[in-house]
Amino acid sequence: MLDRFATYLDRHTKLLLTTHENPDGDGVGAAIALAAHLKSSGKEARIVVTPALPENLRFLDPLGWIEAFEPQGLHRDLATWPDAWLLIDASEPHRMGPLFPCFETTKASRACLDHHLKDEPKGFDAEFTDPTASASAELVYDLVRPRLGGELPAVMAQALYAGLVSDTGNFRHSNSTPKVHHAAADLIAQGVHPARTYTALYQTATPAKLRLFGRAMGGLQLRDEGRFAYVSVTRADLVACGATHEDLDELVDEPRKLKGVEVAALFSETEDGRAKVSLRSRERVDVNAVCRRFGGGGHRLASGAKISQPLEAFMLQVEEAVVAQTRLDIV
Ligand SMILES: [Mn+2]
Repeated sequence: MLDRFATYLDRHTKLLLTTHENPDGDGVGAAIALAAHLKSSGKEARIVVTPALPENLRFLDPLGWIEAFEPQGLHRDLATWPDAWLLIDASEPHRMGPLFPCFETTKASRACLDHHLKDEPKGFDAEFTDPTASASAELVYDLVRPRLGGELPAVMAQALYAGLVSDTGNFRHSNSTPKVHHAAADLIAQGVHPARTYTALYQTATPAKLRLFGRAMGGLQLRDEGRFAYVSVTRADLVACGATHEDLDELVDEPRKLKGVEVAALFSETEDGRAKVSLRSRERVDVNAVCRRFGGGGHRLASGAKISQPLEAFMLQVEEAVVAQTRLDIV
């Protein structure tokens, strides 16, 4: 698959790299590392994200490569710039959010590089997906490492390491394979600083965020004899704490800490008033199957869905689906 991807890259000279809406450490890390590789191969590479890069990922972009999408300004003619448009860390064009209409009109070749589970990527001229990879950064690592031999550029090594850390939950999740650890060891040997990376990525809470966590945990709910635990956050909760939607990151990890929990959920209201769930499974329950019933998806152990429904009604439906899936996968 990666040889095919390398051949595809060779055939193009102006590559636009994008990732899913609300860029994360893996999408951004993979994009920066790939851009570094492409630039050093004499190609033009740009990275455009939407919305702007979150504060805690800015350290990955010391050279200021990343552009925040401005459809009315700088990027009015973005669709005509590239000869290849690459979606990284997603294989569903809609996940690009506000970039999608631009993607639809481009005459460039369209490709995706991804590690998410999906039936069949649609809307691409070329697909490079491997659901056995722990992160998109792992795919980029596998692509560039044999081609670079000795030393990796510092920007590339840091970006790849941050991608691996992000998608393995600091090497805690079940996708923390021996291969990922070997890659991480190699990147550390190249000079990446694990403690500084962790601090930059995660030790960034504000008082508003911690108050929101406290408020949410005060409403912790347990169902199915403690196998399903969830918390919920309304827009009113955010306002009351002075918090933002970004502050919801990692909140779903809290109910998962409970002993005996198989599935943890975070329910929240999106900015446009839809109901959203993030589901995390300990190991056995397929929460991707649950989220697909609501038009969402992701990985077997980490998935999400959004729906135009009042939060309370959605919570009841998801609870029922989680309990049913638990019966299927356990017992
Ligand atoms: Mn990823």
